[in-house]
Amino acid sequence: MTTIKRVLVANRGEIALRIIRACHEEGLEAVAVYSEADRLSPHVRAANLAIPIGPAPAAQSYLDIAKLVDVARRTACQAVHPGYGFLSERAPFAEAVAGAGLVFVGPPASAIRAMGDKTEARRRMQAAGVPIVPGTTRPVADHVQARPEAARLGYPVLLKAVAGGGGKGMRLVREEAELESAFEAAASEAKKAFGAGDVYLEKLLERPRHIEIQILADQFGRVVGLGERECSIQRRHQKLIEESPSLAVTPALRRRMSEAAVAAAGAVGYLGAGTIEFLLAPSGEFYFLEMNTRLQVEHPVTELVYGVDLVREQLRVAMGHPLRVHAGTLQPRGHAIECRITAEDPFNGFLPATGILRYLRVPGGPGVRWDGGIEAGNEITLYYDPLIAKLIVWGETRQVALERMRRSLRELVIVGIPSSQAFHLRVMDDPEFQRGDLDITYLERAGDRLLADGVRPDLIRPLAVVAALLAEERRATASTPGTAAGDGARPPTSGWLAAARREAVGGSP
Ligand code: MV4
Repeated sequence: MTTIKRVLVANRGEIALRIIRACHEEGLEAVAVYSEADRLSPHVRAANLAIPIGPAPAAQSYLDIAKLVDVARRTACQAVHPGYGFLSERAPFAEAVAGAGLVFVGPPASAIRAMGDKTEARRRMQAAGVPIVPGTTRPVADHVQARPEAARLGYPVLLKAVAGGGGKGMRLVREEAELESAFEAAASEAKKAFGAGDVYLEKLLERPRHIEIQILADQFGRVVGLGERECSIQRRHQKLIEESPSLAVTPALRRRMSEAAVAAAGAVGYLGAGTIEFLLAPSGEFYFLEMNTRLQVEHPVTELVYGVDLVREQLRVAMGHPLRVHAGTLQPRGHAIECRITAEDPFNGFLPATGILRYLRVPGGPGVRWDGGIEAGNEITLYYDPLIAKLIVWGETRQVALERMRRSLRELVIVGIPSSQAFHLRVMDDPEFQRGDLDITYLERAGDRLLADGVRPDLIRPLAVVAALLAEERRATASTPGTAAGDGARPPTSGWLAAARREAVGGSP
């Protein structure tokens, strides 16, 4: 058993705050780090101690391995939690942390490496009996070598980067004539993005769902599955909405996918929280896609449905405790949905937005969880990803969860920065989403319908507030003694006020 009293949180924003909260509930102290851009961030104040680590660009702060390990040592931490993104899936970081005699709250570097090499991962999965998408399990050297392999698989095929993930270095090849140029494009993009140009082949699966299984593993060789998350609602490989459970997953399918995920984790000697991504074909067949060897952004939907604090379990298994959850007793309860509220303007091509968050009203009430990391006064810059917060709701049924999400999105007020809020409301109102008729092409197909003109629901309330203030000022001025009376009692007649009132008293929800 490793005695841990203090944890370095090597991250920022909402996930840093999430980890600090878990540390405190577990009776541990948390040390935050922050760049010059994050001096005023809530995670800095929430921690027991906060250490500046350099300029805003991540390469000079949150990605500086030597600096972070040094801070952990100097502040007498015994463990380092990497969060997600940044250094969370860098084997050299896990090694540097372990090399300094500290506990890395995550899997061994060897597991990160095995899953980071997509062809090695495919070979390991195959050996462990986990179904993989038909394709090669070694890199293909050039388009000449790729030709017979692609013919064997049957077009269309995908060229994928061996060092890839997240869609970079991926090319669709519809027919043999496209193979050569697609190979060159994939290899050069992979080389640029990952410093390694190796690519391999997979048969293209058409209109699959993206379903992932959450697992937890302890140091006693126990691995448990905590059900699935439906993550098909993505745009350019960025997830926007996730839910658990998936309408496409029956208890029998959940059992089979969990068994495969547990075998996958076992095959690389996994420890802690991890996620196995699968593609679920319309035929009902599922295939291993990749493993994320970290805590994921969307972990809260699993927490709400399974009643487990995944971050506390991560900390506990890192300290050498056995898992407190048991496969036999884990049952999904109800339904959870997460919306990623980002500083992007959906009505302008999801253009990343910057500026100062002037005002924030966070939704609350039954079944509502707000995992945020910024507050009014904070500035959103282009240095980091555009996530403002995650709004997660739970309900007894999907319908109840959906109603809660709509209600919460309406309570939410964000002033100062464009956000994805209104877009999420439109998805909640979309009949196809409501039917759960999802696959990875959903957003592409629904795009125009979701972005169509109409009153932007996120603007009704803020504009109504402005209208009310102006009307109030006019009234106050008019009724001040000594000024000309007359129209002081005139009711406000703003169209925005009327819209807000219509909304408040019912009408169209
Ligand atoms: C695929 C696929 C279809 N067939 N592989 C995209 C990112 C990377 N993680 C793998 N990706 C895909 N691999 C085969 N053989 C479709 C995708 C894909 C995708 C996967 C999950 C969620 C959203 C996606 C959007 C476009 C393509």
